[in-house]
Amino acid sequence: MKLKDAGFAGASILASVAPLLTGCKEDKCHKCANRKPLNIVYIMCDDHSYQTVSAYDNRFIDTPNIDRIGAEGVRFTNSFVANSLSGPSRACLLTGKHSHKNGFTNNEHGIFDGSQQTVQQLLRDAGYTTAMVGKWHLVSEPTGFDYWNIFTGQGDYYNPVFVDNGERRVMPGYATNVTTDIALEWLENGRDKSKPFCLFLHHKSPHRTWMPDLCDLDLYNDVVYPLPSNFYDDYESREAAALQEMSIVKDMNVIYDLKMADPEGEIHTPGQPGLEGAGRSMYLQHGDKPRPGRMTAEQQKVWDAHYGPIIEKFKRDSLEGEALAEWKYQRYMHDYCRVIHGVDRNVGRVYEYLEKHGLLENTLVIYTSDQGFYMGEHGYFDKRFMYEESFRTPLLVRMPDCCKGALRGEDVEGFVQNIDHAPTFLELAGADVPEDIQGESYLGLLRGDSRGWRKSLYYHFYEYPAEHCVRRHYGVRTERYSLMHFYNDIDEWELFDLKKDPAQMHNIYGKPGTERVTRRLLRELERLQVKYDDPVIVENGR
Ligand code: SGN
Ligand code: CA
Repeated sequence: MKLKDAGFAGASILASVAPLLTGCKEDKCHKCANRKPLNIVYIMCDDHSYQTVSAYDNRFIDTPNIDRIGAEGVRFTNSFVANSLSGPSRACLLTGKHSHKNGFTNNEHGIFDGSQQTVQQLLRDAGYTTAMVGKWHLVSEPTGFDYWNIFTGQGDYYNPVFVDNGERRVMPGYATNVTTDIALEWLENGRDKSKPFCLFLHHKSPHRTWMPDLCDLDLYNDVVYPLPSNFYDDYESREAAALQEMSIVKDMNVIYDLKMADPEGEIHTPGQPGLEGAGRSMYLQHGDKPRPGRMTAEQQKVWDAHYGPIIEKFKRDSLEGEALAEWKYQRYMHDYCRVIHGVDRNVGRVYEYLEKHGLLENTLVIYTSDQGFYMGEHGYFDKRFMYEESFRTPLLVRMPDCCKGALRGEDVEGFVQNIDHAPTFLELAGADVPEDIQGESYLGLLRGDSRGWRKSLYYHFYEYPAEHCVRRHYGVRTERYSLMHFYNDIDEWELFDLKKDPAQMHNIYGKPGTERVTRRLLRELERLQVKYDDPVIVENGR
């Protein structure tokens, strides 16, 4: 899809291949035309699907502030992650390396080794001041930052605990607002203004359980979200797709996920006794009155005024079967989109700050997510799979205004992955990119130069056995095909022709007529496993 089809207004279309900087004699973009060093603001959400960024897809929600970054910069139409899970994705971002190299393969057992080479430390060595604000999720204490102020674990939506350079503190308010406040405070008063800066601003939103800001609770009340065509996927020919536990119908809990904790305790979730317990305990942390954990009494009052009537109606309606499934989908989407609205508003606050202080002139601004997410496609919520919805991420990048030759209001189609940010930042800073970094700088793509750019991507997911039961798998994605191998307590290959089957419903692995393409893809997979030095080797002839 071109920008104009996605509703990008007023995009200026410049020559596709142009020097990045006016007056800059070298290819490295580390100083703007008026010699001010270039800053980096990297905004990353947690579980924000590209389907709910209106620059990509306007079926669900408008995100004008997020979209503006792409409208004044570029929209990557092929942005992917290396391992679709929070901790691993963050480790890929900070190291520029795949999971097997940075050592953080999964959330359950991972502890990030902060003594290894990281982009923040390399930027610091190059004269930058660096900050990390918001969701960290790498277990060990952050290293290489001049300032860090992070959530504990996943963080909480209301009155979250932050660890401010080692000191724990409850921050009153709503997570997305508080995270932005902390980041803006650092920009205004915390940083060393004699140095260029790199700010990682990582929201916890819109992670499960999708709790909106109080002021957004009544948004979209009348919206009916379109059910994905494959919501009732039967997973025929896809064993791993069937074995997961992230189905809206069977695994999404009405109490825990959809906030239907009634004061009388009459709502039950048949067939999910364990989850029901977890859900109720979350709501019952403060005595016998159901309340979502950390809220103050005033916050709770507003919350209850919204959910109370929905709970009452839900009890009266006694939904079953497809009616219950579709009610769950609507509730999920309402809350998810309300959380995104809060993110979009806060992205606007950051943009306005940068604009007001003249920083758009010399600051690279990025909006992305730690991975994609399912909006009911295949009947799912959550991520993990190499299927498109969770393998892809939104990625909008706005080059500093001083970079006159940079693309503005255009699409970039090159395949990028989250291991590419680190080398991009280093090149932008004029620093050397160490040879062991596996990602590639995409600065060239930002000026329309895609010569020699990669044509395939490697993926590897490890977190199993674990929550949601998505089997371990690795795979290769080319422009047209996606090939994946699920392993561990399963041995299943899946191959999709994305041109004929973009929703990935028909596994054609082993089907007559696919022999040649399969051989080609297996060779490519093996090439990437050797290139990235992943010890998992493709068995011959599979
Ligand atoms: C939590 C969620 C899961 C989610 C993981 C990983 N459950 O465990 O649904 O897949 O995080 O998410 S919850 O009941 O605790 O919300 S990640 O984005 O941090 O990797
Ligand atoms: Ca995530």
